[in-house]
Amino acid sequence: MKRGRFITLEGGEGAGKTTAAALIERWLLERGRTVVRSREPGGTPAAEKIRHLLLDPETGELDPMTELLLMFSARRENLVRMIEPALARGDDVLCDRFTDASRAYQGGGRRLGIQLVNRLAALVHPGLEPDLTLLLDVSVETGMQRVAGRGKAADRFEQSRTDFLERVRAAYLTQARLEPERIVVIDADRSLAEVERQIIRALERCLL
Ligand code: Z5A
Repeated sequence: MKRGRFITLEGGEGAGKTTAAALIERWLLERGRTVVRSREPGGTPAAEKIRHLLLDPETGELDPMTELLLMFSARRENLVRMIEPALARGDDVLCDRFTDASRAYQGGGRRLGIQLVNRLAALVHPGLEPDLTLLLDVSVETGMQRVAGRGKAADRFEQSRTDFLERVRAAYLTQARLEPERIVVIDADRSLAEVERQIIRALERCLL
């Protein structure tokens, strides 16, 4: 049985990952693939409980290392119970965020540094990185406007200050420069139709 492909979506708040995930799933299904969707933090019952703790504004401020370890605890559950079995069955896995989010939010945003995140990654998922990552790069201003436009209460991360979100964006773009084969940057400031065109081009180039 041929192993499935591991595809991840990354980006700052309001980048359009949820919208993009539906498009990518449709594209894969049309090509006869079986698709398993997941998200991080989350994806399994226990990991969803950790997600709730991490996103709930009532949790308040967390020590950055505590926050990072909780992200990796949830990731390990998702990996062992969902992602690895699905890839081994030959399914494609489409995951909304993975370790690049830890590199960007905790490594960059919380200033823990990328080396620490990479050391944990080597422990928690040795030898596994996504086959393809689409980084939906959106300016902080546009992302915040989109999130505000949804009219939902802000979670713990959506309450972050602009300088934190700028560091997150910069860390994502640094990672994309380090791994240009794996990470495709999509200009997500553009219209939905144009973003969709860029995503389809990337899928055709990398997955066909
Ligand atoms: N986090 C972390 O710190 N470390 C980690 O390791 C991991 C995660 C794994 C999880 O939230 C939080 O956890 C996240 C990082 C942190 N921080 N935050 N916030 P999440 O991933 O569930 O939440 P999110 O990133 O905020 O996702 P979101 O709010 O659902 O955003 P999105 O999925 O990227 O956007 P969307 O819902 O598709 O689009 C937002 C709105 O904009 C919506 O109304 C769309 O219709 C509209 N939209 C989308 N694209 C466009 C374009 N191109 N033009 C116009 N309007 C658009």
